[in-house]
Amino acid sequence: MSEWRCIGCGGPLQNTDSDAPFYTPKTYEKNVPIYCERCYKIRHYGQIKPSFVSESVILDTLSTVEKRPGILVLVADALDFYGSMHPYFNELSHHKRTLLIVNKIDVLPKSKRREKMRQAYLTMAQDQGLSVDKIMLVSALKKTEIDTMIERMLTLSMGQDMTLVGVSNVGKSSILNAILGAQTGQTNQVTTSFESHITQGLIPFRLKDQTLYDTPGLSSHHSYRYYVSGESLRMIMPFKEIKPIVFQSVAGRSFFIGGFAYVSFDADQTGQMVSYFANPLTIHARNDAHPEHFYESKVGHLLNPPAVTDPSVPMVTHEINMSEPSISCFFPGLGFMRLHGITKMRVTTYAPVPPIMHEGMMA
Ligand SMILES: Nc1nc2c(ncn2[C@@H]2O[C@H](COP(=O)(O)OP(=O)(O)OP(=O)(O)O)[C@@H](O)[C@H]2O)c(=O)[nH]1
Ligand SMILES: [Mg+2]
Repeated sequence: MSEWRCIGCGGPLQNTDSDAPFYTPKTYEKNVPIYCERCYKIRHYGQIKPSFVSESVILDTLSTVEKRPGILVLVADALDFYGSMHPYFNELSHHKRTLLIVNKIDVLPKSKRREKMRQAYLTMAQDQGLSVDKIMLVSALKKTEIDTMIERMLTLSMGQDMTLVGVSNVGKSSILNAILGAQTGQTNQVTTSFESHITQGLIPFRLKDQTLYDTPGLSSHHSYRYYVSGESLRMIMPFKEIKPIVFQSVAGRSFFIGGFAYVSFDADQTGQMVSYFANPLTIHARNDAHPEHFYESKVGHLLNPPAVTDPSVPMVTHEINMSEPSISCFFPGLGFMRLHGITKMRVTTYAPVPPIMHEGMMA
């Protein structure tokens, strides 16, 4: 690993070519922390330059983690749990002791019982094929459970390295910042943003006598967050506690999640639905069991934001039958709906992001 690295993103610094990646006008001095120009612009002006590192470079970086002894601290997003899953981490979790951190717990309603949620996330993780040694619910933003998380990491790692891994945007660097804050009082050293692919290389941090690494996030191709950016991404990322919306009757109605997806129910479906999405994402309800025409004519206008910028990628309708009295329908990258007393529905989503049904979450 080159010694001269950006402390914000972990990229290898250079001061010879201002058009090349990881440029800084500064010169090397031992132990002097420096940010690359890309980090500087993100941190001071909120300007995001595209990532310099490809998915294969990220996988190469992560393979160095795979080879070293140590534990995985696998980070998932509380509202986007399924969008946080990746086959590479599933596989890795079977070779390494794994602490699963469900981050951003502050965005879920406070009324929900934490122990029940912890159990629900654990079941969902196991059903996805993850091997989990311990699970914790935290908030890097609100600094909830950070000290306990540090203790758990140190206990589980038994003197070996600890590596924060996960898909992009789940809050790995924010967790490192929270740990840095708790240990040294330093705030916000590592660069973070609501946009994806901010961290570009390994960022080491000394924790007691061990090393904790932050890593670049992989892409989650089965999450809406992969297909949108800028203002649309801002609308679907929850920055505050989300307010669930209760729809007492779904009979003969359709519900549009912005312009991303819609759900429709036949007239004989008398149950109830509760939606959990970021507050700026409007749910439009209509008395219309055949919503295709309405969607076609209103997407991008009344139904905003539109699903994706590439109109050639199709929407697909899933016919779903349920046998459980209560079940959740997850829309990776967006949120979920809790359904009570409903036996049948049609869910239309952008093709690469199918809905996922699970009985866990939110009693
Ligand atoms: N509400 C809330 N937002 C959070 C929390 N932790 C992180 N975020 C936000 O999530 C976004 C992504 O955070 P990062 O720390 O940059 O995510 P990352 O996993 O390091 O992303 P990459 O570097 O791209 O892999 C930022 O907008 C953070 O402010 C949290 O506990 N609660
Ligand atoms: Mg990061």
